[in-house]
Amino acid sequence: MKKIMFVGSVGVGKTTLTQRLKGLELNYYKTQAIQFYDAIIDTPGEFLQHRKYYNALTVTAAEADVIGLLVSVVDTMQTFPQGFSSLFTKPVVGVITKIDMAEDDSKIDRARQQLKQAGALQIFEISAVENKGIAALEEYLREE
Ligand SMILES: Nc1nc2c(ncn2[C@@H]2O[C@H](COP(=O)(O)OP(=O)(O)OP(=O)(O)O)[C@@H](O)[C@H]2O)c(=O)[nH]1
Ligand SMILES: [Mg+2]
Repeated sequence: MKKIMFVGSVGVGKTTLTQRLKGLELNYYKTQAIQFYDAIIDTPGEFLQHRKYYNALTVTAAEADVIGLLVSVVDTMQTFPQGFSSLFTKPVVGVITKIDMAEDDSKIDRARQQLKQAGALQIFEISAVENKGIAALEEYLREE
């Protein structure tokens, strides 16, 4: 199992996805600090939104096998700087969240473009709430 570290803006769905992957009940709580689990590291959105925390992200990334960058279909603002993946020495994948909220494919395409510009190679489309696309991500994390 690969250990993945989730990075993305406040409310993008990192904790909800973590709960879904761990088979827990979906319960909202605000992430206040980096949370370490067996195969997942869940970070607070503030760590992306304030550059002073980048160092904490890169240091913590040393404990992960892969970095997962999250963008939701309802995000209209750019959340990742171009080439954000170069902060990390680990492979970087993208996760498009909340696809249940996409009125049309253009919203998914917009998120995909942003993740590509951030440097994500492989991109997954998921809805943690509706349990869509989770199996494909799990499969990727299970691959050696
Ligand atoms: N419709 C829908 N809502 C979702 C989905 N995933 C998360 N949400 C909602 O989005 C809100 C924020 O989700 P979180 O998982 O707490 O977001 P986060 O990225 O952990 O946020 P921070 O901890 O603040 O950085 C919650 O109200 C979730 O229920 C999804 O797949 N679909
Ligand atoms: Mg959270």
